[in-house]
Amino acid sequence: MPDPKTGELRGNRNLNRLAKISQSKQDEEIQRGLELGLEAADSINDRSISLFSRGHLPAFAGINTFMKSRYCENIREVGNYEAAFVGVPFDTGTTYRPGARFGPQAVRRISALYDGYCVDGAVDLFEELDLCDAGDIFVIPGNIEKTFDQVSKGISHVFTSGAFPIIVGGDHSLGYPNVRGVAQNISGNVGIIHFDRHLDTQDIDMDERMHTTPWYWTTNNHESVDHSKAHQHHSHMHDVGLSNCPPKNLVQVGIGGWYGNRPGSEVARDRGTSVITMKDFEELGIQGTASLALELAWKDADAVYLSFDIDSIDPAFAPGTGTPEPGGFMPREALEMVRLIAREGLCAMEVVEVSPPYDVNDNTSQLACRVILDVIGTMVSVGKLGHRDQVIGKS
Ligand SMILES: [Mn+2]
Repeated sequence: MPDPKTGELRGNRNLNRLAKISQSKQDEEIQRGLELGLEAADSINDRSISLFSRGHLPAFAGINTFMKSRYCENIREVGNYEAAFVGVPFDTGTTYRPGARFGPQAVRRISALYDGYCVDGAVDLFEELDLCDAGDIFVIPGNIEKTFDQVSKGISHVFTSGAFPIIVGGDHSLGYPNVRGVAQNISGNVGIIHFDRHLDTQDIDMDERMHTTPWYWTTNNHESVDHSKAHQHHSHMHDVGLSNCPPKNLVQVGIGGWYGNRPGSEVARDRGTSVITMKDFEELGIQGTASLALELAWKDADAVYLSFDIDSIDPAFAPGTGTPEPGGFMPREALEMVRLIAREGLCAMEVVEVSPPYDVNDNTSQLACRVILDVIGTMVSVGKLGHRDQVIGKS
């Protein structure tokens, strides 16, 4: 909207805001590139270009970490950063199309396109956020339960270091160990806002915990579990969930379609989770859906976790996923909702179910990248993440 007094457009206001942000990290990056990559050939007029590509440019060149951020190879040092991309390349929990194990690498590759400067968000991530790529957690492809233990320990390490975890899967079975790694370090209740076409609240699927089951275990609240069904000798299924993730704070957005929701429906009904279908969304609108989700997730909670299944976006836009279901969100709707949700702050986020072997033109991994950028960009712009106050001038 133009400013009612001056008539100035939002875009131009944002450009003025961005102009106040120092470019010192940009300059340091160029100096570093020249030092490590050597001086360019004599015919190159732009002397900020190095001989070997070592920084952000060109987007198609180089060794890709997420956003070409620093690789935090020594994971003990992850607390030196404000946010950390963590890959979890695991898809043993899929029940239809596999391939999400390649999700983190695909998101890293397409993320190199972005330079962190966003006019419509009025934010410069490169300058305003110390971001790293923490690499991938060592998952065990043949064993879901051992993988869950690795994941919770790894995510807990990142979270307690102080870095905001940006977790990229991997299939949605990871929702449980991801939240476990975070929630065990939070004293109050943790709300969960879950974008998906599927409920993912059933207890087991084909005799195991799969990508259809994360919220059953996360929001279990120590209620009794029928161990005769859950073959406790084989697995960790006696581990009956998290005490501070009550079902009343689980909000599921975008649910619908014709696949996979039968077993979870009963659990959602019994526990009283909040299910916002696509039809509800049509009636509530973008703003109404986001504010309802925030109200429910934050009720008596100390923190909120965002779980974004890329299949919540229509497969016309996001075909590279394990369980596509037509009739989902348009990208612009989903991105606006996650921005509205991120404004209130998050304790961590995950994007799951990106399956690059089924993708077209990297569209799905690019949307996953956009969900991440729009979330962390919003959090930086409202001061819930990063260090805007340190890089903004007085002019
Ligand atoms: Mn799903």
